[in-house]
Amino acid sequence: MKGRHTVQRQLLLALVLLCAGLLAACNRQDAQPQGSGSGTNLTIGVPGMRLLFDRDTLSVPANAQISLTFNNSNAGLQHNWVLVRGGDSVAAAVNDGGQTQPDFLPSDRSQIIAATRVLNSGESETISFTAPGPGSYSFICTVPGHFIGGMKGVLRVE
Ligand SMILES: [Cu+2]
Repeated sequence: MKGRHTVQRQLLLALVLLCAGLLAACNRQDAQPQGSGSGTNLTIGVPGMRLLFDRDTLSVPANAQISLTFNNSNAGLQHNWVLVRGGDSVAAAVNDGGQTQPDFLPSDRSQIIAATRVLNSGESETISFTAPGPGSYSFICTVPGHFIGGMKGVLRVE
C-alpha cells in the first residue's frame, strides 16, 4: 500500500505542475498585444492580366479573427475580393445582384461575409473579419464578367 500512495503522490504532483504550466501559458498569451499571435493573416493577389486569383483555396480555423490583404497586382483591370456565405450558387446570386451597382455589390449584404472595395490596378487593401463556422465558402470578384470568367476560389474553414 505504501508504494501505491507514493504513486498517487507523484501523480498529484505531476497534475499540479501541469496546471501551473497551463496557467503560465495562458498568462503569457493574455499578455500579448491584440492581433499578434491569435489571428490569421492571409494574402491574395492577381497573376498577370488573367481573370484569376493567385490562390484558389484558402484555409482558416473556424471563428478565427482574419486579416486578409488583397493586392490587385493585375496590370490594368479593377478587381475586388468578396467572400460569400455559401458556395457557388450563393456567389452567383451575390454577383448578379451587384452587376449594376456602383461598387458591384448587391444592396442586400446579408450573404456577404467580407469584401474589399473595388481596387484599381496596383492598389491593395487589408480587411478584417471573423471566420464563420466550419464549411466551404466561395470568394469571388464581382467586377462584371470576372466571376463568370473564373475569378473565384474557396475558403475552407476547419
Ligand atoms: Cu476581377
